[in-house]
Parts: sequence; structure tokens; C-alpha cells
Amino acid sequence: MRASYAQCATRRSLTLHVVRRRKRRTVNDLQAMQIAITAADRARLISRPNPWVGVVIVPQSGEIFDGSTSRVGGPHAEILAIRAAGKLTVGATIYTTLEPCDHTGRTGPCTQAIIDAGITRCVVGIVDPDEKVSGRGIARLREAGITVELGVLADQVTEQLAPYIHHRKTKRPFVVLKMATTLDGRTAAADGTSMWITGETARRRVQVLRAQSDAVVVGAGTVRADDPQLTVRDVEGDSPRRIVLGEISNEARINPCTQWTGSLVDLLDELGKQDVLQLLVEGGPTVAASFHREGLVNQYVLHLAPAFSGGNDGLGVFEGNGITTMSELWRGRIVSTQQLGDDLEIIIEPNLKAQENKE
Ligand code: AOF
Ligand code: ZN
Repeated sequence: MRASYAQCATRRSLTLHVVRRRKRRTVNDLQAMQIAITAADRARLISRPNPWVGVVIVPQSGEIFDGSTSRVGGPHAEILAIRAAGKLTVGATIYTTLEPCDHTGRTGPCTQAIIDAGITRCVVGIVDPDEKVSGRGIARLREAGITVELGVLADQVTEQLAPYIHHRKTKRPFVVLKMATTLDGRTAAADGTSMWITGETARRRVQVLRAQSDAVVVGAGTVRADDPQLTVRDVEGDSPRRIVLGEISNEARINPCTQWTGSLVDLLDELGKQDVLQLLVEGGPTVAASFHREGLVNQYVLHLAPAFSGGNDGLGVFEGNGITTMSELWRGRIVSTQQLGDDLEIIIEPNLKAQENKE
């Protein structure tokens, strides 16, 4: 256990703790699953392309042990929590945000480890959508006489694992479109200048979004205008793989990168095959419009500065013509809002019900 802990810390210098032991206290199923969800967050930057899973073990003595997924090839969350609990697993309840795996991939099946540990009850957030698992883990535990309960805090886990679930269901990455705009919807002034609309806190937040993404994409126009690096600098985590739509010069600071000249749908298919779970689209307006109009965006992250351009010149969020009449309005639902320094972040996702009603 120590080895994998140290490995995480040295290989990526992230301050992550894969296992924790807490003092004795009484927790109910919801509270224990909430602790497992928090534990899963610790693996968000290291587990990909594996899902970031959290596990809690509560023995009859009432202590709480938790674990989260380690790096690819390393132990799954269940294994770390089982090791932490030691002999206390006999007769214990295990809480897993995602159904335990029942296959031998890069590591052995967690179901077998749970059975061998003498655990008698397993509370699961959601079924693993990966076709190698999808219910088999739960079935196997039940066959072994373990009581399995499914669906505890399932909505929260579904939201937490959205990129993983989307990837396993569609074989494409979860697409996050990030935009920084003035309150009157401008992303650049009439002379083309666009730095800096939002403040430092919002820009740090963008670095976190990059660290959470496996790949980032911009248009060749943005590379020519801004010469961005699109790396992770001021926060923990690895830089995403960089993709440019179109061709750029060898001198651009974004190099090394992939220059893509095919369709967006083909790009997503290709990235999906390469285990890219989350793709961050970092604009400009032409690229944003293409992803948006083709209905390829799964989540919009808007950073709104309390500023006005004061007119209808300059660049908007989306290049080109939008809807022609109100009944065609694209509608989203707000997932979260937060203030970032002087700016406001609004995260929205497509409102599928509103879209269906339109059709
Ligand atoms: C779990 N617990 O913490 C995670 C699971 O190649 P492997 O052996 O690492 O297996 C990868 C698959 O295991 C992955 O596609 C997903 O279905 C599951 N992830 N399962 O029991 C975990 N991360
Ligand atoms: Zn597993």
C-alpha cells in the first residue's frame, strides 16, 4: 500500500492519498457513500483512462476505511480499502461508487478480493457501463451470498463519472466547451484582441479543466492570433494532449500537437478509440460554433466577466449565423454556478427535454 502511495506522489507530484483510515463513528449508507464519492475525487487526475472510483469499508467495529483508484495498472479502489481494513473486513460492509469489476484486465477482479475478504454486504452507487462489467460484478457477488444494494446516491455518482460513462456508452469523449465572454456576449474586441477578458481566478480554473481533460482542441485561427501553449502550469495535474483544427506553423508554441483536417465526428471517434475520456474545446468562435451546431457539446463552461463591449461589433461566442426564429432556440439547464474572483462561472448542459419538445 505504501509503495503505490509513494508512486503517486513521486511520479506526478500530486498530493493525493489513496487510502485513509478514520476514527470510529456511526455512519448510515448515505453518509458512507458520500465519503466514497469524496474519496473518488482524489483519483480524478490520476486514474484515467480508468474511472475515478471511491470505496469505503465499514467493519462491524464501526471504523471507516476508504480508498480510491490508483494509476492505470495499479490497484483498484476496492483493493486499497481492503488492504487498509486488514482482518476487519470479515462481516464488513463495502461501499463502492461504481460496481466492482469481475474481469482480469491490467489488474485482477475486485469481486474475488471482496469475497475472499469475507465482506458480507456491498452497497453500490451505479452499474459499471463498461461492456466488460455491466452487471457481472454485482451478479457474481450475489452468487457468493453477499447482499448487494444498488443505486445509493446514484445521481451524484452519475454526475461525478459523466465523462467515463459517456465514453463507455458512445465510444467518444465527453466534450466540454469553455468560453470566456463579456456580459454582452463578446469574446474579442473589434481589433481582434481577446486577452484577458476574465481575471486570474477564472484562468486558474481553466488550468484545472485542462488537467481534468485528456485532450484540448483549438482552431488554427486561435493559434495564429494568440499563440497559446494550452499546458497545465499553475495547478496540479498533467497537460492534455493538444489538437489543432487545421494546419499551423512549426514555430507555434502549441507544438508538439496533432493537426486535424478531417470532420469533427471523425475526430471524436478517433479520440474515443485512443481512450480520451474528456475533450476540452478552448475556442475561438469558429470552432465553438462548429461543435455547438453539430450538437457535439456535452457541457458548456461559461466564464462571464462583469464587463460590456458596449456594441455589436467584435467577436461573439459563436461565429456565423445562429437561429432564425425563437422556436429554434437552443436551451440548456444550469448544472452549477460559482463566483471565480470577479467573474462568474456558469456550467450548463443540453436540456434534452426542451430539445425533444422542439422536434
Ligand atoms: C473497480 N474499481 O477502482 C476501477 C474500476 O485494466 P484494469 O484492470 O485497471 O480495469 C479497468 C476497468 O475496471 C475499467 O474499464 C472499469 O470497467 C473498471 N474500473 N473497477 O472495480 C476501480 N477504476
Ligand atoms: Zn476492480
